[in-house]
Amino acid sequence: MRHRLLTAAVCVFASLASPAAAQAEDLFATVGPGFTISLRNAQGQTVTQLDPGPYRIVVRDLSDFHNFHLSGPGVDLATDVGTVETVTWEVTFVEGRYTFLCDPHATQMRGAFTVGNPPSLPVRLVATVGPRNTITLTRNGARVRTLGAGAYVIVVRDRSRRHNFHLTGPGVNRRTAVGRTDTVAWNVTLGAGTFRYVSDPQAKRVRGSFVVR
Ligand SMILES: [Cu+2]
Repeated sequence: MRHRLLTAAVCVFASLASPAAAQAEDLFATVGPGFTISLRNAQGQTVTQLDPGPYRIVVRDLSDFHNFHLSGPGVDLATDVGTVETVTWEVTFVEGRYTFLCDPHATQMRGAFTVGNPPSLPVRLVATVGPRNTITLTRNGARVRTLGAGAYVIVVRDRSRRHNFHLTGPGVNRRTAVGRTDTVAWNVTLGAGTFRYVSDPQAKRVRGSFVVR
């Protein structure tokens, strides 16, 4: 009886001293020796989404011409490019988006994951007017005809001094200038309705439209 009571007391103490929520979870980062970079959990699965909290990351940098660079809210850590090394990082992830990459090969060797439930990223659209009498609005290269309501980034490529790009619709009225070329990014929130875009000097000919639902 005394023994069982003692065991129970020890268990209570242990669970108070290291509550599961505060225990660091292990992650495993690897870069090289080839052109590969990865971040996996203890089950070997690629990390795409994590809960906020403390993590211990074992980083194996297996190459003397790659590195592992992790960045995001509150974290910016990197191994050395010219060194083969294994290091352990203690980090605390908070809600947001994190990226890992190899700095010398950042366009091809990279990955990303989210922590918690950050707000979704705005969708990117590309608006192009000119150099001839053409005007387009595309998403991933396809002409936009309908969109869901929400936040968008419109990259406007005004390629003609004879034209501008002028977008109008519910709550939106934005334009580039006639007489110059320009590339700008607009952050817009598109609500339900019909949107029209024109080049003002030739609004009858150089125009398009799309519907937001
Ligand atoms: Cu590299």
